Amino acid sequence: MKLKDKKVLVFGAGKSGISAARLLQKLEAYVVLYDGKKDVDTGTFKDKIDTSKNWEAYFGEFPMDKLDQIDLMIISPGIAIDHPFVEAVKEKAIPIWGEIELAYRHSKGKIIAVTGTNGKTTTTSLIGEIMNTYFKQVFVVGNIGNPYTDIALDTTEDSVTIIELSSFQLETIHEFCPDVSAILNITPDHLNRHHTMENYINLKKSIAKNQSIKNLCVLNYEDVHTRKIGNELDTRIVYFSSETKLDNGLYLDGDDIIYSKEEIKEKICNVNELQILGKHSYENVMAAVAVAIEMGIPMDLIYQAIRSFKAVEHRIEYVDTINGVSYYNDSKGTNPDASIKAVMAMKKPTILIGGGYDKGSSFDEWILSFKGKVKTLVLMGETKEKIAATAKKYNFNNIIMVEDLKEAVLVSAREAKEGDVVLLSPACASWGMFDNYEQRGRMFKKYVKELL
Ligand code: UMA
Repeated sequence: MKLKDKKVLVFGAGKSGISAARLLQKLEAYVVLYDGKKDVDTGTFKDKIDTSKNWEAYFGEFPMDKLDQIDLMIISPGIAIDHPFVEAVKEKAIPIWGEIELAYRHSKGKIIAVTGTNGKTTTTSLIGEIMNTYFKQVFVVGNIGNPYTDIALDTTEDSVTIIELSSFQLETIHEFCPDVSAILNITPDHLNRHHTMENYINLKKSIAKNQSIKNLCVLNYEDVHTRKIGNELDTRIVYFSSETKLDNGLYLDGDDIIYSKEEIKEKICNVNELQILGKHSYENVMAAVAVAIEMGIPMDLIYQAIRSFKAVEHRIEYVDTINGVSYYNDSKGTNPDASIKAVMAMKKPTILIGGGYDKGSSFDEWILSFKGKVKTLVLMGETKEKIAATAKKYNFNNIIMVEDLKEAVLVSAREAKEGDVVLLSPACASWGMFDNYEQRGRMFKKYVKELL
Protein backbone atom coordinates (compact mmCIF):
# COMPACT_ATOMS: atom_id res chain seq x y z
CA MET A 1 0.00 0.00 0.00
CA LYS A 2 1.42 3.41 -1.03
CA LEU A 3 0.78 5.71 1.91
CA LYS A 4 1.12 9.10 0.21
CA ASP A 5 -2.15 11.03 0.72
CA LYS A 6 -3.67 8.10 2.63
CA LYS A 7 -5.45 8.88 5.90
CA VAL A 8 -3.71 6.82 8.57
CA LEU A 9 -4.94 6.50 12.13
CA VAL A 10 -2.15 6.05 14.69
CA PHE A 11 -3.49 4.51 17.92
CA GLY A 12 -1.27 5.27 20.91
CA ALA A 13 0.72 8.44 21.49
CA GLY A 14 3.65 6.80 23.30
CA LYS A 15 7.16 6.29 22.00
CA SER A 16 6.21 3.99 19.13
CA GLY A 17 3.05 5.90 18.12
CA ILE A 18 4.90 9.21 17.82
CA SER A 19 7.73 7.64 15.81
CA ALA A 20 5.18 5.95 13.54
CA ALA A 21 3.39 9.28 13.03
CA ARG A 22 6.69 10.93 12.10
CA LEU A 23 7.50 8.24 9.55
CA LEU A 24 3.99 8.59 8.09
CA GLN A 25 4.49 12.34 7.74
CA LYS A 26 7.73 11.71 5.88
CA LEU A 27 5.75 9.41 3.58
CA GLU A 28 3.28 12.30 3.03
CA ALA A 29 0.36 10.51 4.61
CA TYR A 30 -2.39 12.38 6.50
CA VAL A 31 -2.04 11.42 10.18
CA VAL A 32 -4.88 11.08 12.67
CA LEU A 33 -3.40 10.46 16.12
CA TYR A 34 -5.57 8.93 18.83
CA ASP A 35 -4.79 8.10 22.44
CA GLY A 36 -7.27 6.85 25.03
CA LYS A 37 -5.67 9.04 27.69
CA LYS A 38 -7.32 12.49 28.04
CA ASP A 39 -4.29 14.35 29.35
CA VAL A 40 -1.61 13.44 26.80
CA ASP A 41 1.33 15.84 27.10
CA THR A 42 1.58 17.11 23.52
CA GLY A 43 4.68 19.12 24.45
CA THR A 44 6.73 15.92 24.42
CA PHE A 45 6.29 15.46 20.65
CA LYS A 46 5.92 19.05 19.37
CA ASP A 47 9.45 19.08 17.95
CA LYS A 48 9.15 15.60 16.43
CA ILE A 49 5.94 16.10 14.48
CA ASP A 50 4.54 18.81 12.24
CA THR A 51 1.08 19.47 13.69
CA SER A 52 0.39 22.36 11.33
CA LYS A 53 -0.80 20.36 8.32
CA ASN A 54 -2.19 16.94 7.35
CA TRP A 55 -2.74 16.32 11.04
CA GLU A 56 -5.57 15.69 13.50
CA ALA A 57 -5.31 14.44 17.09
CA TYR A 58 -7.92 13.10 19.54
CA PHE A 59 -7.31 12.31 23.18
CA GLY A 60 -9.83 10.49 25.40
CA GLU A 61 -12.80 10.05 23.06
CA PHE A 62 -12.53 9.36 19.32
CA PRO A 63 -15.31 10.61 17.02
CA MET A 64 -16.39 7.25 15.59
CA ASP A 65 -17.92 8.76 12.40
CA LYS A 66 -14.33 9.68 11.39
CA LEU A 67 -13.51 5.98 11.01
CA ASP A 68 -15.21 5.94 7.59
CA GLN A 69 -12.39 8.12 6.18
CA ILE A 70 -9.53 6.00 7.54
CA ASP A 71 -7.45 3.88 5.11
CA LEU A 72 -5.17 2.18 7.64
CA MET A 73 -4.57 1.99 11.37
CA ILE A 74 -1.11 1.69 12.98
CA ILE A 75 -1.36 0.26 16.47
CA SER A 76 1.15 0.64 19.35
CA PRO A 77 2.46 -2.52 21.05
CA GLY A 78 0.90 -1.72 24.43
CA ILE A 79 -2.63 -1.86 22.94
CA ALA A 80 -4.28 -5.28 22.79
CA ILE A 81 -5.63 -6.50 19.49
CA ASP A 82 -9.01 -7.22 21.18
CA HIS A 83 -9.31 -3.68 22.63
CA PRO A 84 -12.93 -2.46 22.04
CA PHE A 85 -11.76 0.41 19.82
CA VAL A 86 -9.65 -1.99 17.76
CA GLU A 87 -12.69 -4.28 17.41
CA ALA A 88 -14.66 -1.30 16.03
CA VAL A 89 -11.88 -0.61 13.52
CA LYS A 90 -11.90 -4.28 12.46
CA GLU A 91 -15.65 -4.09 11.86
CA LYS A 92 -15.02 -1.31 9.34
CA ALA A 93 -12.56 -3.63 7.57
CA ILE A 94 -9.77 -1.08 8.04
CA PRO A 95 -6.36 -2.83 7.78
CA ILE A 96 -4.41 -2.83 11.07
CA TRP A 97 -0.62 -2.88 11.08
CA GLY A 98 1.74 -2.73 14.01
CA GLU A 99 4.57 -0.18 13.93
CA ILE A 100 6.92 -3.08 13.06
CA GLU A 101 4.98 -3.86 9.88
CA LEU A 102 4.94 -0.15 8.93
CA ALA A 103 8.70 0.16 9.38
CA TYR A 104 9.41 -3.14 7.62
CA ARG A 105 7.53 -2.07 4.49
CA HIS A 106 9.74 1.01 4.24
CA SER A 107 13.13 -0.45 5.02
CA LYS A 108 15.95 -2.12 3.11
CA GLY A 109 18.92 -4.38 3.83
CA LYS A 110 19.27 -7.45 6.00
CA ILE A 111 16.97 -7.99 8.95
CA ILE A 112 17.62 -10.04 12.09
CA ALA A 113 14.72 -10.44 14.52
CA VAL A 114 14.96 -11.77 18.08
CA THR A 115 12.17 -12.84 20.41
CA GLY A 116 11.76 -15.05 23.48
CA THR A 117 10.45 -14.63 27.00
CA ASN A 118 13.84 -13.85 28.56
CA GLY A 119 17.19 -12.69 27.22
CA LYS A 120 15.89 -10.77 24.19
CA THR A 121 17.53 -7.48 25.04
CA THR A 122 20.92 -9.03 25.84
CA THR A 123 20.93 -11.18 22.71
CA THR A 124 19.78 -8.33 20.48
CA SER A 125 22.52 -6.07 21.87
CA LEU A 126 25.18 -8.77 21.49
CA ILE A 127 24.17 -9.45 17.88
CA GLY A 128 24.42 -5.69 17.30
CA GLU A 129 27.97 -5.67 18.70
CA ILE A 130 29.01 -8.60 16.50
CA MET A 131 27.47 -7.04 13.37
CA ASN A 132 29.27 -3.78 14.13
CA THR A 133 32.61 -5.56 13.74
CA TYR A 134 31.83 -6.39 10.11
CA PHE A 135 29.09 -4.21 8.61
CA LYS A 136 29.23 -0.44 8.13
CA GLN A 137 25.63 0.43 8.91
CA VAL A 138 24.00 -1.42 11.82
CA PHE A 139 20.75 -0.49 13.58
CA VAL A 140 19.53 -2.01 16.86
CA VAL A 141 15.83 -1.32 17.37
CA GLY A 142 12.43 -2.53 18.63
CA ASN A 143 11.28 -3.45 22.11
CA ILE A 144 14.77 -2.56 23.33
CA GLY A 145 13.52 1.05 23.31
CA ASN A 146 14.35 2.53 19.88
CA PRO A 147 11.33 2.37 17.58
CA TYR A 148 12.06 0.65 14.25
CA THR A 149 10.07 3.38 12.46
CA ASP A 150 12.69 5.94 13.55
CA ILE A 151 15.35 4.48 11.28
CA ALA A 152 13.39 2.65 8.57
CA LEU A 153 14.01 5.34 5.92
CA ASP A 154 17.73 5.50 6.78
CA THR A 155 18.31 1.85 5.92
CA THR A 156 20.04 0.91 2.66
CA GLU A 157 20.64 -2.33 0.78
CA ASP A 158 23.92 -2.64 2.74
CA SER A 159 22.55 -2.06 6.22
CA VAL A 160 21.77 -4.65 8.89
CA THR A 161 18.87 -4.05 11.27
CA ILE A 162 18.54 -6.11 14.45
CA ILE A 163 15.07 -5.96 15.96
CA GLU A 164 14.04 -7.06 19.45
CA LEU A 165 10.42 -8.17 19.18
CA SER A 166 7.91 -8.67 21.99
CA SER A 167 4.81 -10.85 21.68
CA PHE A 168 2.86 -7.57 21.67
CA GLN A 169 4.65 -6.43 18.53
CA LEU A 170 4.30 -9.83 16.84
CA GLU A 171 0.51 -9.61 17.19
CA THR A 172 0.30 -7.19 14.26
CA ILE A 173 2.90 -8.28 11.72
CA HIS A 174 1.68 -9.44 8.31
CA GLU A 175 4.39 -9.55 5.65
CA PHE A 176 7.30 -8.98 8.04
CA CYS A 177 10.01 -11.46 7.08
CA PRO A 178 13.45 -11.36 8.72
CA ASP A 179 16.45 -12.94 6.99
CA VAL A 180 17.41 -14.50 10.31
CA SER A 181 15.10 -14.95 13.30
CA ALA A 182 15.69 -16.34 16.79
CA ILE A 183 13.28 -17.59 19.47
CA LEU A 184 15.32 -17.93 22.65
CA ASN A 185 12.84 -19.58 25.02
CA ILE A 186 9.13 -19.56 25.84
CA THR A 187 7.80 -19.61 29.42
CA PRO A 188 4.43 -18.23 30.62
CA ASP A 189 4.31 -14.43 30.41
CA HIS A 190 1.81 -11.73 29.46
CA LEU A 191 -1.02 -14.27 29.70
CA ASN A 192 -3.44 -11.56 30.86
CA ARG A 193 -3.03 -10.06 27.37
CA HIS A 194 -2.76 -13.23 25.23
CA HIS A 195 -5.23 -15.30 27.34
CA THR A 196 -3.72 -18.76 26.68
CA MET A 197 -0.24 -20.24 26.54
CA GLU A 198 -1.11 -21.59 23.09
CA ASN A 199 -1.76 -18.07 21.81
CA TYR A 200 1.48 -16.85 23.35
CA ILE A 201 3.51 -19.68 21.78
CA ASN A 202 1.88 -19.07 18.39
CA LEU A 203 2.76 -15.37 18.57
CA LYS A 204 6.39 -16.17 19.29
CA LYS A 205 6.38 -18.68 16.44
CA SER A 206 4.94 -16.08 14.05
CA ILE A 207 8.32 -14.29 13.96
CA ALA A 208 9.25 -16.92 11.34
CA LYS A 209 5.86 -17.35 9.66
CA ASN A 210 6.90 -15.67 6.40
CA GLN A 211 10.40 -17.13 6.30
CA SER A 212 11.32 -19.66 3.62
CA ILE A 213 14.21 -22.01 2.96
CA LYS A 214 16.31 -18.96 2.00
CA ASN A 215 16.12 -17.80 5.63
CA LEU A 216 17.12 -19.18 9.01
CA CYS A 217 15.46 -19.51 12.40
CA VAL A 218 17.64 -20.07 15.49
CA LEU A 219 15.93 -22.08 18.25
CA ASN A 220 16.64 -23.38 21.75
CA TYR A 221 16.84 -27.19 21.69
CA GLU A 222 16.27 -27.50 25.44
CA ASP A 223 13.02 -25.55 25.45
CA VAL A 224 10.11 -27.89 24.78
CA HIS A 225 8.13 -25.23 22.89
CA THR A 226 10.91 -23.91 20.67
CA ARG A 227 12.15 -27.44 19.88
CA LYS A 228 8.64 -28.31 18.68
CA ILE A 229 8.41 -25.10 16.63
CA GLY A 230 11.49 -26.32 14.75
CA ASN A 231 9.40 -29.14 13.26
CA GLU A 232 6.64 -26.81 12.17
CA LEU A 233 8.40 -24.06 10.22
CA ASP A 234 9.16 -23.77 6.49
CA THR A 235 12.53 -22.13 7.04
CA ARG A 236 15.98 -23.57 7.77
CA ILE A 237 16.57 -24.26 11.48
CA VAL A 238 19.65 -24.14 13.67
CA TYR A 239 19.41 -25.16 17.31
CA PHE A 240 21.56 -24.23 20.27
CA SER A 241 21.73 -26.30 23.44
CA SER A 242 23.17 -26.00 26.93
CA GLU A 243 22.64 -29.75 27.58
CA THR A 244 22.88 -31.81 24.38
CA LYS A 245 25.79 -32.28 21.98
CA LEU A 246 24.17 -31.47 18.66
CA ASP A 247 25.36 -32.74 15.26
CA ASN A 248 24.45 -29.39 13.75
CA GLY A 249 24.30 -26.24 15.83
CA LEU A 250 25.87 -24.66 18.88
CA TYR A 251 26.22 -26.43 22.19
CA LEU A 252 27.89 -26.23 25.56
CA ASP A 253 30.45 -28.96 26.23
CA GLY A 254 31.59 -28.46 29.82
CA ASP A 255 32.76 -24.85 29.79
CA ASP A 256 33.30 -24.70 26.02
CA ILE A 257 30.90 -23.37 23.41
CA ILE A 258 31.18 -25.60 20.34
CA TYR A 259 29.97 -25.00 16.80
CA SER A 260 29.10 -28.27 15.15
CA LYS A 261 28.42 -28.84 11.47
CA GLU A 262 28.43 -32.53 10.64
CA GLU A 263 32.08 -33.60 10.93
CA ILE A 264 33.38 -30.15 11.88
CA LYS A 265 33.52 -29.35 15.60
CA GLU A 266 34.90 -25.87 16.23
CA LYS A 267 35.46 -24.38 19.67
CA ILE A 268 34.06 -20.85 19.72
CA CYS A 269 35.25 -19.93 23.23
CA ASN A 270 35.45 -21.02 26.85
CA VAL A 271 32.63 -19.47 28.90
CA ASN A 272 35.14 -18.28 31.48
CA GLU A 273 36.44 -15.86 28.84
CA LEU A 274 33.04 -14.16 28.72
CA GLN A 275 32.02 -11.18 30.83
CA ILE A 276 28.43 -12.34 31.19
CA LEU A 277 27.53 -15.08 33.61
CA GLY A 278 25.15 -17.99 33.96
CA LYS A 279 23.74 -20.72 31.77
CA HIS A 280 21.03 -18.39 30.47
CA SER A 281 23.78 -15.98 29.31
CA TYR A 282 25.65 -18.76 27.50
CA GLU A 283 22.41 -19.64 25.72
CA ASN A 284 22.10 -16.01 24.60
CA VAL A 285 25.70 -16.10 23.35
CA MET A 286 25.11 -19.35 21.44
CA ALA A 287 22.01 -17.86 19.78
CA ALA A 288 23.95 -14.73 18.80
CA VAL A 289 26.84 -16.80 17.42
CA ALA A 290 24.42 -18.90 15.34
CA VAL A 291 23.00 -15.70 13.85
CA ALA A 292 26.49 -14.30 13.21
CA ILE A 293 27.66 -17.45 11.41
CA GLU A 294 24.60 -17.28 9.16
CA MET A 295 25.45 -13.63 8.41
CA GLY A 296 28.93 -14.68 7.27
CA ILE A 297 30.91 -12.97 10.04
CA PRO A 298 34.46 -14.40 10.34
CA MET A 299 35.00 -16.51 13.48
CA ASP A 300 37.82 -14.31 14.83
CA LEU A 301 35.53 -11.26 14.80
CA ILE A 302 32.75 -13.22 16.51
CA TYR A 303 35.24 -14.38 19.15
CA GLN A 304 36.47 -10.84 19.83
CA ALA A 305 32.95 -9.41 20.06
CA ILE A 306 31.55 -12.03 22.45
CA ARG A 307 34.62 -11.78 24.68
CA SER A 308 34.36 -8.02 25.03
CA PHE A 309 30.57 -7.93 25.42
CA LYS A 310 29.49 -6.67 28.81
CA ALA A 311 26.07 -7.38 30.27
CA VAL A 312 23.30 -5.01 29.40
CA GLU A 313 23.31 -2.31 32.07
CA HIS A 314 21.78 -3.45 35.39
CA ARG A 315 21.53 -7.14 34.39
CA ILE A 316 24.27 -9.08 36.19
CA GLU A 317 26.52 -6.25 35.03
CA TYR A 318 30.16 -6.55 36.07
CA VAL A 319 31.22 -3.31 37.77
CA ASP A 320 34.78 -3.74 39.03
CA THR A 321 37.16 -5.86 41.11
CA ILE A 322 38.44 -4.08 44.20
CA ASN A 323 40.84 -5.78 46.65
CA GLY A 324 40.14 -9.11 44.92
CA VAL A 325 36.34 -8.74 45.38
CA SER A 326 34.19 -8.60 42.22
CA TYR A 327 31.12 -6.36 42.24
CA TYR A 328 28.02 -7.07 40.12
CA ASN A 329 25.03 -4.81 39.51
CA ASP A 330 21.77 -6.69 39.02
CA SER A 331 19.43 -3.85 39.90
CA LYS A 332 17.10 -5.26 37.21
CA GLY A 333 16.53 -8.17 39.62
CA THR A 334 13.27 -6.56 40.72
CA ASN A 335 11.49 -9.79 41.62
CA PRO A 336 12.62 -13.04 43.31
CA ASP A 337 12.64 -15.01 40.02
CA ALA A 338 14.94 -12.57 38.24
CA SER A 339 17.24 -12.41 41.25
CA ILE A 340 17.44 -16.23 41.50
CA LYS A 341 18.96 -16.22 37.98
CA ALA A 342 21.63 -13.77 39.16
CA VAL A 343 22.41 -15.79 42.29
CA MET A 344 22.67 -18.95 40.18
CA ALA A 345 25.09 -17.17 37.86
CA MET A 346 27.56 -16.42 40.67
CA LYS A 347 30.39 -18.92 40.93
CA LYS A 348 32.04 -17.66 44.12
CA PRO A 349 31.01 -17.01 47.75
CA THR A 350 28.55 -14.15 47.52
CA ILE A 351 27.52 -11.23 49.65
CA LEU A 352 24.05 -10.40 48.43
CA ILE A 353 22.42 -6.98 48.77
CA GLY A 354 18.64 -7.27 48.73
CA GLY A 355 15.40 -5.63 49.74
CA GLY A 356 13.36 -2.65 48.61
CA TYR A 357 9.73 -1.86 47.80
CA ASP A 358 7.13 -4.41 48.95
CA LYS A 359 5.16 -5.82 45.98
CA GLY A 360 3.79 -8.62 48.14
CA SER A 361 6.29 -11.19 46.81
CA SER A 362 7.19 -14.35 48.67
CA PHE A 363 10.93 -14.71 49.29
CA ASP A 364 11.01 -18.44 50.11
CA GLU A 365 12.29 -19.63 46.70
CA TRP A 366 14.84 -16.84 46.65
CA ILE A 367 16.32 -17.82 50.04
CA LEU A 368 16.29 -21.50 49.03
CA SER A 369 18.32 -20.66 45.90
CA PHE A 370 21.24 -19.46 48.08
CA LYS A 371 22.36 -23.09 48.68
CA GLY A 372 25.52 -22.32 50.63
CA LYS A 373 26.72 -19.84 47.97
CA VAL A 374 25.35 -16.70 49.59
CA LYS A 375 27.33 -16.24 52.77
CA THR A 376 25.93 -12.90 53.91
CA LEU A 377 22.66 -11.15 53.17
CA VAL A 378 22.70 -7.36 53.44
CA LEU A 379 19.14 -6.04 53.66
CA MET A 380 17.69 -2.60 53.08
CA GLY A 381 14.31 -1.00 52.32
CA GLU A 382 10.70 -1.68 53.18
CA THR A 383 10.98 -5.47 52.79
CA LYS A 384 14.03 -5.98 54.98
CA GLU A 385 12.17 -7.34 58.05
CA LYS A 386 9.99 -9.59 55.93
CA ILE A 387 13.00 -11.03 54.08
CA ALA A 388 14.94 -11.50 57.32
CA ALA A 389 12.01 -13.44 58.83
CA THR A 390 11.86 -15.71 55.75
CA ALA A 391 15.62 -16.26 55.82
CA LYS A 392 15.56 -17.23 59.49
CA LYS A 393 12.75 -19.70 58.79
CA TYR A 394 15.31 -21.57 56.63
CA ASN A 395 18.11 -21.14 59.17
CA PHE A 396 19.89 -18.47 57.17
CA ASN A 397 21.02 -16.15 59.95
CA ASN A 398 23.99 -14.24 58.56
CA ILE A 399 22.00 -11.08 57.95
CA ILE A 400 23.07 -7.45 58.24
CA MET A 401 20.41 -4.73 58.28
CA VAL A 402 21.36 -1.36 56.74
CA GLU A 403 19.64 1.98 56.25
CA ASP A 404 20.46 2.65 52.62
CA LEU A 405 22.37 1.47 49.56
CA LYS A 406 25.51 3.41 50.39
CA GLU A 407 25.76 1.69 53.77
CA ALA A 408 25.00 -1.65 52.04
CA VAL A 409 28.03 -1.22 49.76
CA LEU A 410 30.34 -0.17 52.62
CA VAL A 411 29.21 -3.07 54.85
CA SER A 412 29.56 -5.56 51.95
CA ALA A 413 33.07 -4.35 51.16
CA ARG A 414 33.99 -4.78 54.83
CA GLU A 415 32.52 -8.30 55.01
CA ALA A 416 33.98 -9.56 51.71
CA LYS A 417 37.19 -11.58 51.52
CA GLU A 418 39.48 -11.80 48.51
CA GLY A 419 37.84 -14.05 45.89
CA ASP A 420 34.27 -13.20 47.03
CA VAL A 421 31.57 -11.52 45.00
CA VAL A 422 29.29 -8.65 46.06
CA LEU A 423 26.01 -8.82 44.17
CA LEU A 424 23.27 -6.19 44.20
CA SER A 425 20.18 -8.16 43.20
CA PRO A 426 17.40 -6.90 45.47
CA ALA A 427 14.47 -9.18 44.40
CA CYS A 428 12.34 -6.07 44.95
CA ALA A 429 11.41 -2.92 43.07
CA SER A 430 13.39 0.20 43.89
CA TRP A 431 10.48 2.55 44.61
CA GLY A 432 10.53 4.25 47.95
CA MET A 433 14.32 4.52 47.84
CA PHE A 434 14.86 5.39 44.15
CA ASP A 435 12.86 6.57 41.12
CA ASN A 436 13.49 3.33 39.22
CA TYR A 437 15.86 0.35 39.00
CA GLU A 438 18.18 2.26 36.63
CA GLN A 439 18.81 4.95 39.22
CA ARG A 440 19.40 2.29 41.91
CA GLY A 441 21.92 0.51 39.64
CA ARG A 442 23.74 3.74 38.78
CA MET A 443 24.03 4.69 42.47
CA PHE A 444 25.37 1.21 43.28
CA LYS A 445 28.09 1.60 40.63
CA LYS A 446 28.94 5.06 41.96
CA TYR A 447 29.32 3.77 45.55
CA VAL A 448 31.45 0.84 44.34
CA LYS A 449 33.77 3.19 42.44
CA GLU A 450 34.08 5.32 45.59
CA LEU A 451 35.65 2.30 47.31
CA LEU A 452 38.68 2.64 45.04
N1 UMA B 1 -2.84 3.46 25.21
C1 UMA B 1 -4.17 3.67 24.90
N2 UMA B 1 -5.06 2.67 25.12
C2 UMA B 1 -4.68 1.47 25.68
C3 UMA B 1 -3.32 1.25 25.99
C4 UMA B 1 -2.42 2.29 25.75
O1 UMA B 1 -4.53 4.73 24.39
O2 UMA B 1 -5.53 0.58 25.85
C5 UMA B 1 -1.87 4.54 24.98
C6 UMA B 1 -1.30 5.09 26.28
O3 UMA B 1 -2.13 6.10 26.82
C7 UMA B 1 0.06 5.62 25.85
C8 UMA B 1 0.40 4.77 24.64
O4 UMA B 1 -0.76 4.05 24.26
O5 UMA B 1 0.04 6.99 25.50
C9 UMA B 1 1.51 3.83 25.05
O6 UMA B 1 1.83 2.98 24.02
P1 UMA B 1 2.68 1.66 24.35
O7 UMA B 1 2.18 1.03 25.61
O8 UMA B 1 2.71 0.82 23.13
O9 UMA B 1 4.12 2.23 24.72
P2 UMA B 1 5.27 2.90 23.85
O10 UMA B 1 5.73 4.09 24.62
O11 UMA B 1 4.84 3.14 22.45
O12 UMA B 1 6.42 1.79 23.97
C10 UMA B 1 6.37 0.62 23.14
C11 UMA B 1 6.70 -0.62 23.97
N3 UMA B 1 5.75 -0.72 25.09
C12 UMA B 1 5.04 -1.85 25.29
O13 UMA B 1 5.11 -2.82 24.60
C13 UMA B 1 4.10 -1.84 26.47
C14 UMA B 1 8.13 -0.52 24.52
O14 UMA B 1 8.45 -1.76 25.18
C15 UMA B 1 9.09 -0.33 23.38
O15 UMA B 1 10.41 -0.14 23.90
C16 UMA B 1 8.68 0.92 22.57
O16 UMA B 1 7.32 0.76 22.10
C17 UMA B 1 9.58 1.13 21.36
O17 UMA B 1 9.33 0.20 20.34
C18 UMA B 1 8.55 -1.70 26.63
C19 UMA B 1 7.88 -2.91 27.27
O18 UMA B 1 7.53 -2.83 28.44
C20 UMA B 1 10.01 -1.72 27.04
N4 UMA B 1 7.73 -4.03 26.56
C21 UMA B 1 7.16 -5.24 27.12
C22 UMA B 1 8.24 -6.12 27.73
O19 UMA B 1 9.41 -5.95 27.40
O20 UMA B 1 7.84 -7.01 28.54
C23 UMA B 1 6.48 -6.03 26.00
